[in-house]
Amino acid sequence: MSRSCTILGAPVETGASQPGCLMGPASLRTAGLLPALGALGWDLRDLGDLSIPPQAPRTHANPAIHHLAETCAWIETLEAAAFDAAQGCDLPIFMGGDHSLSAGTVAGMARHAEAEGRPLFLLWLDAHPDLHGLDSTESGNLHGTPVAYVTGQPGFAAYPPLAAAVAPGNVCMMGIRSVDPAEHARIAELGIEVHDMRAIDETGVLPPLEAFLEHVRAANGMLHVSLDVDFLDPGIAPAVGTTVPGGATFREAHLIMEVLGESGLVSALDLVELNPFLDERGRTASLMVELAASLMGRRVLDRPTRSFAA
Ligand code: 5AB
Ligand code: MN
Ligand code: MN
Ligand code: MN
Repeated sequence: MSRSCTILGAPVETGASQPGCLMGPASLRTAGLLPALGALGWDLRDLGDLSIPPQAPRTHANPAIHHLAETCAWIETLEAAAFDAAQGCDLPIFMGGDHSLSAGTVAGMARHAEAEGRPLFLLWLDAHPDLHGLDSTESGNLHGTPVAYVTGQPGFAAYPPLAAAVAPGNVCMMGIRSVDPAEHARIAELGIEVHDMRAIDETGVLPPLEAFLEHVRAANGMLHVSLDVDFLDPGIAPAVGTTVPGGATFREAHLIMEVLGESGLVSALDLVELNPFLDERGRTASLMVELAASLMGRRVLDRPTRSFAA
């Protein structure tokens, strides 16, 4: 029986500093996300793109914050949509849109996992830890806040109440190479597992990834994977507003996706931060589609399923 996948577009761009992520879902569609996954035998259901109604402006004590009302409306809409999608399929894919959308999708998946009596784990593939609270963000760009929100950190009274949080010990970050001081303090305080690019240079991606997947498997957990375009090196993925040099290579990224797919543990995927206005002849959109296909089962050759230590 084929596994089912629901595709949802979230054209959110108000969490970023510059416009363009609004076009992300259209660009991923144009790059062939649906036919690529259909060819892999997935039973696909495309729910189209979500939207929010126009919002009256809301201010915050932190004057840097912008588009608070829009962000909250998206979080509410996406939390409900993710919860529903997870009930109705094996693996929903959320096409962004900037990373503020993950505050909603991860929160909805956490509520779903809790209803199933299973813990939710979160693999955050990003140059940034996105651990700001509303008080600590200096840019006011709310795509820098989702991990703090979904792990239930204080200071989010202005966001929708969180139904279920992700335990900080269930979060694993890879690719990190740009951390603000307040985020650094929070990583230390929460003990979040962070594999920065220095660590990846030293060990490669496989040992930390396999150790994390073992942890998920042992806990009978569900796994939400959130892939920010800026996880990738800007040389191969230029279509992002927040480029940081020294990102993951083409092969590192594909290896991660292939091993995630083989693990059978992935319960949701965010493809976020694609800004098609900054792309070069669609190459970043195409790469994101190829990476999704690697996670969803595309292989060059058949090979034995990876065995995981008991
Ligand atoms: B992204 C920065 N920490 O808060 C901030 O792209 C960058 O979703 C946030 O990872 C980047 O503005 C958010 C400097
Ligand atoms: Mn991010
Ligand atoms: Mn980022
Ligand atoms: Mn970004």
